[in-house]
Amino acid sequence: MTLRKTLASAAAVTMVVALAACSQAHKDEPSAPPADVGLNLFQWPWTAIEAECQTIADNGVTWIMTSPPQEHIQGDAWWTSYQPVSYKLESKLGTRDEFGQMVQTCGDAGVDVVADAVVNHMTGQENPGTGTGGTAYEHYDYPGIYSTDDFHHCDAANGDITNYQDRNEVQNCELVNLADLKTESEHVRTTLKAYLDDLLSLGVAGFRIDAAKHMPAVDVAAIVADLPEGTRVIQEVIRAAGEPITPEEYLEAGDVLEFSWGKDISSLKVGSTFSAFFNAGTTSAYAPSEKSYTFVENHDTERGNRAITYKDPQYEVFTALMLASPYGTPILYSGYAFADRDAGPAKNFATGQLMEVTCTERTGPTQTYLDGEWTCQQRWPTLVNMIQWRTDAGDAAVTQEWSEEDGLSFARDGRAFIAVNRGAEPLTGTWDTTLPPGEYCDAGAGEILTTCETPTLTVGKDGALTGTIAPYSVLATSVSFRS
Ligand code: AAO
Repeated sequence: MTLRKTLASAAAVTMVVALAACSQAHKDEPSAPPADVGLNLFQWPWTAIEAECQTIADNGVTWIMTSPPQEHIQGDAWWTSYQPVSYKLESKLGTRDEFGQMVQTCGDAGVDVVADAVVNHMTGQENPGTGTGGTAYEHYDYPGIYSTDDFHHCDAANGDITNYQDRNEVQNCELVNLADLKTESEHVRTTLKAYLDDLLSLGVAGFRIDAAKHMPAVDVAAIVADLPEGTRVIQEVIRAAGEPITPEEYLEAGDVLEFSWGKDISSLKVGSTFSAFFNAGTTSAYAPSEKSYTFVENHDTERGNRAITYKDPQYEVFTALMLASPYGTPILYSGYAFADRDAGPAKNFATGQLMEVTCTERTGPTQTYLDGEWTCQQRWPTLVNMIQWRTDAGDAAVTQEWSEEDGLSFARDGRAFIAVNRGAEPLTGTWDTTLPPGEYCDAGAGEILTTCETPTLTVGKDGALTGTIAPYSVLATSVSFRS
């Protein structure tokens, strides 16, 4: 196959793909198993998740990940959720009953619930306080659960981790002053297992293991050892070049959040070639695909200065590419707009309660969200359609890889095709889709597709498709979107 490029105008790039051979025609196959796609509902209250679960199911998401459900310190910042006071399920996000009801309703709709389990530490408060469930606590004293001997007290300055090159410090000192549990102790392990068991008894199907890097892998393995087979264990071990602790150490205990993916993709926002996308998953900086979860942003990285986030016009393009990539299990992210890193979800200051969650009609990163507005990615039409695209693609091989300037395209052989434009100018091209000839709808056209009634794309007998992609947009189609 040869590829010739002509610059049609400063504003449009035209590619002509000379098709050396006709694509093989592939028949639509009977319904494939749904793609495994997660959705991180950051700081969504339980009642709001429950109300959204049918929509989430209808839109093809198979499981959601909640913020931590245990009792935590009081305060307005989102990160109060990450300072446990007890394992009572009484948090700012809702009560135990609300949590259990949500898990049941979501389960009935076909959506599994994964809970964020904060098991490395307790609070980081120097002064005594009372948690969201009414429990009194001190920094190293949690009546009825833990006392000072259940925590590491390390020699480093302030007892805090300062040197990530030092394994001992990372695992035995405090992460930002958070009282660091002795996860090697039987008492601590038993207490944590009881917490996970309690969540399982409510129907939870898995756990994100927060700050797993800060616990030896054998400790995490011991804590999750008795979970029923098939329970998702998704460990947060941030991969960092040169650090002695690696995600690979944790693969015995479960799966990992693969930070390399979002990090490498972030360098593609503008400028650089797309090779990092095509190479993702193939280097030693990636855990094996079947053990890895991918994400464009998470609640920490969207507050950093590197990740591609809902604030970037290229965000939908890269999220669609995540859904199109065969590497890893993708997790969509859905939170709220913020200017202040610490800002929690909007509160009614008269009642002290969180405001109701509403998804605006606005969708997509090129729209400006107001501070506190929920971004509701699970409703963005392109992303919803791309979940179906992923199901259609199944295990079909990646083929016809092409990229140039702001354009990138590839096919999943005979099943699905995607081309994206990360730039500010429209992009016109002709591509070999490998799809059966026919009329198709465009997954990137801004409507959630259930059937294809008004096709806008024509795939020729040779599999070729000519189209124009708007700035920061996706042109994608697959066998389900054939008219
Ligand atoms: C809050 C206040 C603190 C206060 C504390 C106690 O902000 O000032 O001392 O309360 O009162 C969240 C918030 C924290 C908050 C905490 C407790 O983010 O601000 O502290 O709740 O309320 C490390 C850990 C990782 C952790 C991450 C934040 O390894 O596990 O720090 N993430 C999880 C949660 C997170 C949560 C906690 C853990 C605690 O997702 O939301 O904190 O439960 C390098 C290392 C990483 C390290 C980062 C940040 O990463 O490799 O291991 O993560 O630095 O220190 C590039 C580099 C990579 C680098 C990365 C980020 O990618 O390649 O090496 O950038 O800089």
